[in-house]
Amino acid sequence: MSKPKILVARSIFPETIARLEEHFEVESNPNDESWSKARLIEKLQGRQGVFTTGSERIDAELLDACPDLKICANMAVGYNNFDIDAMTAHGVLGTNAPDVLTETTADFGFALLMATARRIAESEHFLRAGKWEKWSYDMFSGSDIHGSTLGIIGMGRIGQGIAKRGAHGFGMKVIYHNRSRLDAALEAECKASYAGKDELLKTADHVVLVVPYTPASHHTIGAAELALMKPTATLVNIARGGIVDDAALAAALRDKRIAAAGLDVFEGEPKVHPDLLTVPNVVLTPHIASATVPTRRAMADLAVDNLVGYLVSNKPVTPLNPAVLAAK
Ligand code: 8YV
Repeated sequence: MSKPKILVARSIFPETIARLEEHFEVESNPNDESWSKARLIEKLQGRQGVFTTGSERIDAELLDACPDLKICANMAVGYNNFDIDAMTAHGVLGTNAPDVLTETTADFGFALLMATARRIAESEHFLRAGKWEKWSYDMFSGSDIHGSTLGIIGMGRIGQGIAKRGAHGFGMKVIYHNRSRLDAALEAECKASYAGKDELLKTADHVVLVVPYTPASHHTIGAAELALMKPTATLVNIARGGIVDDAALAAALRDKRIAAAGLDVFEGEPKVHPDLLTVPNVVLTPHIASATVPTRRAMADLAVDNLVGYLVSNKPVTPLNPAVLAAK
């Protein structure tokens, strides 16, 4: 029997390709070329599966043009690049890569929070630029992490990981806002208490965003929300570009309406709003929250497990639209 055909849309570990080749006829993208949508559609002709990384948009137009496609396996926990309703309507399964990146991403969220609040990037740039001529008592004074109030918007697995780090490791008071309240046992484990969004924004010394991107979460933080925050507060976004209105944030940072921000994700990335590049009180990283070698390997492996699980043994590991399985 001939093997199913799949496409790997972005460059990935050679070991990942080798694993896929055990089961599939694989076309990959070793030079990590940027494919237009038309090119992606062309490449997907006659293919049953695609390995995506979060940057390939899978929508009705693409699905209409790729009648053989059965599964899109995202190497990311977020899947806002998938139009899940259109995929379900086309009988195409979507899978994501949850859990394997939770702790790594929570570590990074905390690292970015600390770098932001303690002005690590800004002070390093100052030193490298040869501007450090003498020490002074008020150089790069930041705000404390320990004992402060941490507000987390989006209390899924990663949000909970950040809460635990803050509460147990740094003695922070943790408040959170989420679509639904956690059960009492989980709140106790995270030492976190529920707060309304406005209350959280007014009270927190540090606000960390970990909500999935949906039309409803677009600009969760805009000018009005920034105006509620303390002038000493920091804001960290490791969720998705579009959760924050980047132009409004740049203006708030410039006018010192909040103290600082740490951003790993941007509206329209890899482009970054030019005003963010000119304000000093922001730490900018290129969407690397899950970037450790073991975690990236685990994410790639889970995407492979989903492709093999579905196309070979009909048992995907982390299906997003199981209605497709039921309809088979
Ligand atoms: C990915 C992420 O690295 O998992 C996610 O949702 O944002 C990151 O971990 C990125 O999406 C590329 O796959």
